[in-house]
Amino acid sequence: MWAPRGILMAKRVKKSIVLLGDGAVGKTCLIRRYVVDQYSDEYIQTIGTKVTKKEVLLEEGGQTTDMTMMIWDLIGQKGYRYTQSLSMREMDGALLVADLTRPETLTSLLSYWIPLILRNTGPIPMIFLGNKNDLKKKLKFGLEEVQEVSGNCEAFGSAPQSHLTSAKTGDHVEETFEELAKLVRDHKKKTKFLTHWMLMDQSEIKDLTDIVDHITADFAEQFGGMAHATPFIRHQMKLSELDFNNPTEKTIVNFIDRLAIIESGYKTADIVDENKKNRKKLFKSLMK
Ligand code: G3D
Ligand code: MG
Repeated sequence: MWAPRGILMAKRVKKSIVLLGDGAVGKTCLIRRYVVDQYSDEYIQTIGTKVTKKEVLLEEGGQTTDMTMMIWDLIGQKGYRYTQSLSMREMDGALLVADLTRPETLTSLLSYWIPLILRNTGPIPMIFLGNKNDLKKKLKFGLEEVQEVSGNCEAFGSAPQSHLTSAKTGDHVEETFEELAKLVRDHKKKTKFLTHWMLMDQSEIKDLTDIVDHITADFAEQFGGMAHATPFIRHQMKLSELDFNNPTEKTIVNFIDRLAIIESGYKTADIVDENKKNRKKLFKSLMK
């Protein structure tokens, strides 16, 4: 059967990217605009994240790379920041999105989103976007301001690009994702992580949602990361009747016990007990 030579020789890689930015800046719309319907059937939904898959063919200098791009959308459930930051460790690249009609969304890239990603992944390829560029009459800032913010990241070893996009018209959307795909393809990731319990500040536990967040992140970390752990977590939550928007003490205890059963399949009994004890101890932080 005939096939173009480039495709036969293609190098296959799988990479993950994430869209970060305040609520309603257009992250979900940008993903929908880029990922045409035929690809959007496959996704994983879990606490705070939704993952969409897209096949990208990159050609350069006679070399073809066939990239499976996993696009992570943080769907912004409040109170799941450890789980989100654990997901973030697996990212190979990020789009940092601000809304051109709301200057505070640009500021919070600097104050919140950039520190979050740098803390979890170290420097990775990033592209900065000022989105909603179609709303000409409402624009409050432009490319220059976005570049000023992205310029702050050069200190971390990357020199991020900035673009003005519109998820509504499609302006610069495809180009941006493909540019990030190329940066990610060429980037060599070097990271060392702190372990999860070291990162966690248990004084931050304010409600039952925070407890689920910590347990989930802890389990996922020991399971090899959020991407691998997600289907298992989701299944066990269902069996425990745990609703992650509205957890109760009883369903959390069920969940802890069920995770221990899973862990007993691949961990020694003392580690399983230790994990279970640590997770149940989280309720005590709440009572203080
Ligand atoms: P988020 O995922 O970052 O939270 P969404 O943001 O993608 O859900 O978008 C939030 C709102 O902004 C949506 O409006 C969406 O239609 C709108 N929006 C997103 N991108 C653009 C854009 O480029 N141009 C314009 N004009 N609007 C955009 P609603 O009203 O549906 O909540
Ligand atoms: Mg969204």
